[in-house]
Amino acid sequence: MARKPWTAIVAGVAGLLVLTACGGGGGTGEGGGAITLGFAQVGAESGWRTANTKSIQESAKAAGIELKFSDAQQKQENQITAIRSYIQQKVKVIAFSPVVESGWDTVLKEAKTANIPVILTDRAVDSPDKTLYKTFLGSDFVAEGKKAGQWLTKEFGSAPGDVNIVELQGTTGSAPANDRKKGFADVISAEPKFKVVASQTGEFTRAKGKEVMEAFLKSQPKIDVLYAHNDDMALGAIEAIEAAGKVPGKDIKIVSVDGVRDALQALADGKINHVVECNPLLGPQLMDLVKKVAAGEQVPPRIETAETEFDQAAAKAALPQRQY
Ligand code: GYE
Repeated sequence: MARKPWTAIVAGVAGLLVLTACGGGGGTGEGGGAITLGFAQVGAESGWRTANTKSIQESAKAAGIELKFSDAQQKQENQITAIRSYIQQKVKVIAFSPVVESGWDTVLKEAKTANIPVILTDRAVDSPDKTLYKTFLGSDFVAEGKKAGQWLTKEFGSAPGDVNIVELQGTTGSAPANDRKKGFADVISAEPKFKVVASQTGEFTRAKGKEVMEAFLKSQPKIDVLYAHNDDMALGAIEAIEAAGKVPGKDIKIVSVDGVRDALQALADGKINHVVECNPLLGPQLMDLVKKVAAGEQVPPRIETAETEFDQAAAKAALPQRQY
């Protein structure tokens, strides 16, 4: 039976609507609308974090996922409030980068009861109940700490006498601070000449890294090495070292973690001696996972990002294309 022209048009438009709803990069929920993702970010404490936020926002847009984004200003209570509001808004998926490792069970149970899947990105939680989240996407921070320790062992392997190390820790209680400290300690403890003479949090920021390094320089008569859990604290510490009339990279050797542009530049300039990479560009992989868990698909329980290390030559080679 031949259709009347207007029915053909309606059918055509309806078909187009269905196509659009299913297309656009596949960022659609079961009901045909865009998937809503509630993302509770740590804050804006470092260059790494800025790059991470940009990656998440850009890739959500590219994937057609509707992103609700909040910044917790490095406070766990703010993150919990944000997660609760995402539950109330009935988002399809929640993802977050936990400020600290402990104290998440209650809010994660609330999400589970509401049937909203949770993805951990970048930082882990220490909850023994692995059913409270679908997967973890991020780095092996213990391995990063080990790499820093291995660099130190090579650099000072044949040096006679004690090697005095000061350590700038990340945010107290956070997975990267705990794990980077542990990985480093595991490696250097094999050699009694390596002495961590001072270790304190610099909260992953430049300002605090500078302030704590100033205190270290006053209280410690001999500092050979600075191990900073991230680049921003190392960059702040460089200012303190220079202000104290010492030469960063020479009088005090520096190893840090992340690999942001400013740190690679300082490495190229000889002010930092080694950088262990931690990759912040998690957005595209996260959006793939969001689509999968929204569709009820199984995902691997842990997905780790590939990372490298930089010496001076590698930093010089990487700088022209470094995005962040
Ligand atoms: O190394 C640091 C940031 O959790 C891996 O957080 C991240 C860390 C990163 O503030 O710069």
